[in-house]
Amino acid sequence: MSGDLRDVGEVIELAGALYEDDEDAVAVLDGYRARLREPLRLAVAGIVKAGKSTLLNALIGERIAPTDAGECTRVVTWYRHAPRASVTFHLHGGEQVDQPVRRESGRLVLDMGGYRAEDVARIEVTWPSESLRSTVLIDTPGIASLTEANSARSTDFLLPERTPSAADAIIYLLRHVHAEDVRFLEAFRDTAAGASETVNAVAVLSRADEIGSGRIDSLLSAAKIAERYKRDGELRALALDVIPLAGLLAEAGRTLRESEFIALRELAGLERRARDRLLVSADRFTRATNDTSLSVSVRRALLARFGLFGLRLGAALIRGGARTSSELAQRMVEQSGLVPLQRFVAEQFRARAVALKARAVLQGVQALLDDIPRAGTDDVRGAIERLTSRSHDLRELSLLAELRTRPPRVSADDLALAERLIGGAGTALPVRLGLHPAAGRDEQRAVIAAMLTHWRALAESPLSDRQTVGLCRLVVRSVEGMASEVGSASVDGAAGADVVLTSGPAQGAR
Ligand SMILES: Nc1nc2c(ncn2[C@@H]2O[C@H](COP(=O)(O)OP(=O)(O)O)[C@@H](O)[C@H]2O)c(=O)[nH]1
Ligand SMILES: [Mg+2]
Repeated sequence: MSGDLRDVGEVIELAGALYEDDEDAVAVLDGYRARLREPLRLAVAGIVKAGKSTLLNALIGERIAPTDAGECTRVVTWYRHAPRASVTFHLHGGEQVDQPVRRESGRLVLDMGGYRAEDVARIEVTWPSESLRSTVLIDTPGIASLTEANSARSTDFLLPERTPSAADAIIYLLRHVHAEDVRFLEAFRDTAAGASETVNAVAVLSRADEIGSGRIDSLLSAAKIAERYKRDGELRALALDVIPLAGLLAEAGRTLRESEFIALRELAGLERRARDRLLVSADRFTRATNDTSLSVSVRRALLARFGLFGLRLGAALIRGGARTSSELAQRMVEQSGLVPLQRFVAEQFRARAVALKARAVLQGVQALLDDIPRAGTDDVRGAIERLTSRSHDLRELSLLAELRTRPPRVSADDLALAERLIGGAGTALPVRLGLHPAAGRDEQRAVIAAMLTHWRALAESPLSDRQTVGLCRLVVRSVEGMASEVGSASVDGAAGADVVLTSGPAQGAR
C-alpha cells in the first residue's frame, strides 16, 4: 500500500487505519485533516503591549480584537471567517460555551462572562470579514518569559513540546530586540524537537511611530533600524524579514470614522501656532484650552485612537490634500507599513501555506507514531519520509532555513542569489528571477538559461564541497521548475519527478 501514497491526506488516512480504536489519536488526526482544509493559520506573538491586538484589527480591518490589558487578552483567541459573527469559549476539558456577540460603536466587546482566563483553553471568534477568508488569525497573550503564566499560555500554544506548533506561521512583534524575543524565536524555529528547521516567522518592528518620539520622520528612522536588524542582527537567522510598522496608525486608517475625519480636519484647519501648541505633547493635547472647540473628552478619544504621531500626520495629510475620510484613510494605511506586511504574508506565507501545513501535519503524525507504537507504523513512517524528500516545496523551505543558519561556503553574491531563486524574497516567478513583474517571457527565459548554466557549473566544480553541491542541485531544480512554467527549451526533463502537495486547503489557502 505504501507505493500508492501520493500526499499528506493519504498519510493521515494510513495513520487513521492504524489508530481507529484510539479515541485520542482519532481526534488528533481529525484535527490535522481540518488543518489541511483550512486557510493559513497566522499567529501574532510578542511581549505584552507590543501592539499585537492592534495589528490584528488592522489586518482584519475592523476592531474586533480587544486591545490593552483585560482578562480576555490573556487567552489565545482564534479569528475565522464565517457569514455570521459568533464567540465560543473552549474550556479545558473539552466543553464549549457560546457567548453573546456584543458590539459597541462598531467594535466587538469580548467579555469573559464570569470565566477566568485559567478556565478557557481558547476563544474562537467567527466574523464576516473578507480579510479572514484567506487567513485564520490567532491573537496570543504577551510573552514575558518562556515560563511565566500568561506567557505559558502563549508558549504552550505556539511552542508545544511534542507536536508541531498549531500556527502555520507567525508575525512576531518587537520594539527592540531583547534576549526573550530571540529565545522565543529560536524555540519557535525548533518546535517539534528541532525537526522543522523552517523559517516561518516574520519580525515586525512595532509601534514604529514612537521611535522618533512621534516626530513626522519617525517611520523613516524605524525603517533604518529594521534594515539594520535584518542585515546583521540575530534576527536574520530567525525571521525571514524585519518590517517596520505603525500599527495604531494602520488600525485607525482601516477603521476611520467620518466623525474622526471631521475632528482631524478641524485640527488641520487651525492657525499654525495654535495647532503646534496643541500637538506638542499628549499632555498638552488633552488639557483645557481655547485653541480648539473640540472638547477634552473628544480629544482624549482621538489621542487613544491615533496617538500623537497619528494626529500630527493626519493633520498634515489633510493639509497636503486628503479631502475625504476615505482619502485620508488610504494615505494613513500607506504610511503605516501595513501594505508591505500584508504583501509579505501573501507572498511568503500564504503562497507556501500548503507546504507549511504539510510539514506541520507530517511532523504531527510522526510524533503520534513515536508515542503510540503499533504494528504497521513503519509503513507510515516510510511514506512520510518519501513524501518529505520528494516534495520540492518542503525542501525549499528547509534550504531557506539552512542558508540563514548554516550557510554553505559560497560567495555572498551566490548566497543571496540562491536565496532569491528558492523563493526567499517571494515565491512569484519574476521575484525569484529578480525581474520586473512586467518583464516578458524572453527576458525570463534568458535569465533562467543563465541561472541553469551558472548553478550547474557550480555543482560540477571540483572546488564545491558537499553542502554546496546539495545547494546547487536544489537551486537548479527550482530554476527547472520555472523553466517548465515559462516553457523554456533548456529543461532536462527532471521537473515532473516531484510530488506536488495539492491535497491541502482547497480554497483560501493560496
Ligand atoms: N503609539 C502607538 N501605540 C500603539 C501602537 N500599537 C498599539 N499601541 C497601543 O499600545 C497599547 C497596547 O496595544 P495592544 O495592541 O493591546 O498590545 P498587545 O498587548 O501586544 O496586544 C494600546 O493602548 C494601543 O493603543 C502603535 O503602533 N503606536
Ligand atoms: Mg493583546
